[in-house]
Amino acid sequence: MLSTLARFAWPILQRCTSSVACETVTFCRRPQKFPHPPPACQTFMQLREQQTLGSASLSVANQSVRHARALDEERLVEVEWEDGGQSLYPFTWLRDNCQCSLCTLQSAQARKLLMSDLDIHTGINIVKVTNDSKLSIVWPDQHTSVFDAEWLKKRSFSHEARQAMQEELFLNERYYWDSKLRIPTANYVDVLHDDKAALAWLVALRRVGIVYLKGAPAEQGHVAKLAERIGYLRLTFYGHTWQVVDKYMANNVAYTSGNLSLHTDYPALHFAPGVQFLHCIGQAEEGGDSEVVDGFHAAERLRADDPEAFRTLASLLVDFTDTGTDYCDFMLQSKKRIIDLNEQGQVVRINYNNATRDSVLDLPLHQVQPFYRALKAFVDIMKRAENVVTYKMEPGHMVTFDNWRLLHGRKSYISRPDRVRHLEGAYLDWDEVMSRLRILRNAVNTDDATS
Ligand code: OGA
Ligand code: NM2
Ligand code: ZN
Ligand code: ZN
Repeated sequence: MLSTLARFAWPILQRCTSSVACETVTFCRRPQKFPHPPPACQTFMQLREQQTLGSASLSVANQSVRHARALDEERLVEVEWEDGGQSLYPFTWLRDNCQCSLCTLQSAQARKLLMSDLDIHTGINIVKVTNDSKLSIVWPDQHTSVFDAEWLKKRSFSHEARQAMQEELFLNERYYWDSKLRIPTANYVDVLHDDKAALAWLVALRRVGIVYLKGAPAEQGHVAKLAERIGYLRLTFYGHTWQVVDKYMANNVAYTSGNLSLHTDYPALHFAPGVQFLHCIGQAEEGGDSEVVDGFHAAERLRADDPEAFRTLASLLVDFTDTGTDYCDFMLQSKKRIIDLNEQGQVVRINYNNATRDSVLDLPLHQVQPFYRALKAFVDIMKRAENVVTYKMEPGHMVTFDNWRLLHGRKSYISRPDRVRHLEGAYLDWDEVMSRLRILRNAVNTDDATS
């Protein structure tokens, strides 16, 4: 399965991206333990040696069980694999995950077994390996479970196996970049019609955080069409899709011809949209250039250069607000950390739009100036020429990016009646995008295996 992906993912991505600059895209392997800086980043080229784009290195194909026994003291089943390795499975977990039709609704691949019917102190009567190399268990009440070897191996509890499984499921390894990034680029029509192109697009969107699409018609409706390729788009108060044009009595600074400083969209929502599409329908002759920054990379720079500022932005809750009328009337308030960390201290989300940062600042007096100092330090880093990638969208171009990670901005512009600047935008969420990525990966792998 993985070698299949390795064969196609690179050529595809390289073909449609005119290659991502190798010397500038670095790759950070999890876990990064807080508060230490991230481990030495690897280059894209080094990565290529060891890892495919769409998946992790969990090699479970053609696994079979050589031997199995119950360790009654520890309440673990020990499985010995044909390749010599061993895995341990808790009795309770095995009973909980019996795949028989009484315990599992097979049409939904969902658990039917209730917690109230699960004996978390169960023993085991018989463990054996079947002729077709499955693990068979007879429980004290004579209920029998049969586990497929490949299924079991993927669910191994060793640290390495769990890490590989999590990487396969979530693709959390990211390539960090700076101004030298050449934005991965694909063809819009290919992405709509070809599964391999769509998969390469989504994998790059996940790993790099931005993919440029060319070849869309310069008319409204195509961000919605692209969202349909994935599932559905995310409705917000600005509508299903929204038109970025210079509007009279604009309800958002984005709907003026002014400069937009680097921001993530919609921090005024506690659950900000994960993914953003922007499609250029008309471009100004003068101005309107775009800029993007890898917020994760910028945050790591801040952590290294100014740990105090990093800690401040990763801990203080900042108020955001957005009031107006669009899809309907709205009066939003949210509280967000500008740098969001996960339990391991890794940067997982950036929340920052200076336009919607509230004048209500819920901090004690003594934290106000330190907050401004920290924010200024972060903005100074993101604005550095070495971190910013700039481009100017042309009609028919579309940019798709990770709105939890990238900061984006645009230069002010002058619209003329005969040359109106017009972008159409839409939001999606990462759950739906990752869902499509996994489906495409399965489809492409199955196709490859049968051809
Ligand atoms: C926005 C935005 C970018 C642009 O509408 O939030 O960032 O180029 N627009 O107009
Ligand atoms: N628009 C482009 O945070 C924001 O207000 C971003 C959202 C108006 C939908 C702009
Ligand atoms: Zn069962
Ligand atoms: Zn924006």
